[in-house]
Amino acid sequence: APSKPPSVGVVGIPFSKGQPRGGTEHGPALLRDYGIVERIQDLGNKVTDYGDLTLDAVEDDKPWNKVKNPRTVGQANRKVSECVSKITRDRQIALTLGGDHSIAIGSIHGHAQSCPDLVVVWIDAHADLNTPLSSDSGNIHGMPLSFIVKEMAPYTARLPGFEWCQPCISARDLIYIGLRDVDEAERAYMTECGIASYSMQEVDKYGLPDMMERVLKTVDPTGKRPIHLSFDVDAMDPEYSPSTGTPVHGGLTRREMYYIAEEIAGTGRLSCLDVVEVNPSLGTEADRKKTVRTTVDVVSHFFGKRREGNVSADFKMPLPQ
Ligand code: 4U7
Ligand code: MN
Ligand code: MN
Ligand code: MN
Repeated sequence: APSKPPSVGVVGIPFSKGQPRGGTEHGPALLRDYGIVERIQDLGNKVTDYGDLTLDAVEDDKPWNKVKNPRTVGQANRKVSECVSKITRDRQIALTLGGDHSIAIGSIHGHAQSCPDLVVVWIDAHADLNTPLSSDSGNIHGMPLSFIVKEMAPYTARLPGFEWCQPCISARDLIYIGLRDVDEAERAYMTECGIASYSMQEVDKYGLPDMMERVLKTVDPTGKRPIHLSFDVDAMDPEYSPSTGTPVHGGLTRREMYYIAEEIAGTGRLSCLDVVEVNPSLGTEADRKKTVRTTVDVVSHFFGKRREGNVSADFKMPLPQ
């Protein structure tokens, strides 16, 4: 018998304080209005929508050195962690709708509370591995992995608002896809900690089929562990997702993202998907449309849509009478 379709828990994370541009707090509404929940349901998944988290700004949230909004980002992520931990504890796949990428701190942390053996696949133009000490911009959306990766502990500093947060994954359980804008310190940390990456250079070198095989074999040679997939829409070329805060040319195409998503779905081990950095306030109406369309299409492939076609469980072939 075909295995029971997985059940999905959706939560919106209307948050933008991990970076300076307003707008990512409207990401969840844009994705919902475009029908992201129905699209996943129509594929035969049981979906529970937990609505949006209520996230408040902390008053008098003074910068810590250059780092902006530390307490606000810390407190929001504590809520994200609790929520994702509950969803994944109930054996649902968590779908978090961002929000800027700082929310991955809470999302991975919460996921790791219920699935300590998870692996992280980080799809992004950026490595998001700056520390509060190395970051030039002071934007926490460029730092989430420094809070999460155990081997980064000697290089980082404790931030106010993050007292609850402990690193929870090993460097060998993280892999990048799509990198093309990596800061010097980030590159040094990656090498030092031994974090594997498939930058756009390797995407070009190996091609996607070979690359995806290597990605999955590298983080999980026995093919058993739950996958946390953190999808920053700026991993895609700005041609497909222009409405995002830090676009970088030379990115993944829509078709390449379909392939990656179908391969991840094919493992049957997707356990949490973050969709982040959609910013409806950036670009034209056409840009916004393009961004949300591609994003929702790609997400549908993570949840079972196949380009070869799908047949639902209750499909009846029309027969001659
Ligand atoms: B995103 C940057 F300096 N590295 O730290 C930084 F280039 O979540 C960009 O991937 C961070 O969009 C981008 O500010 C964060 C910069
Ligand atoms: Mn990112
Ligand atoms: Mn990015
Ligand atoms: Mn970005």
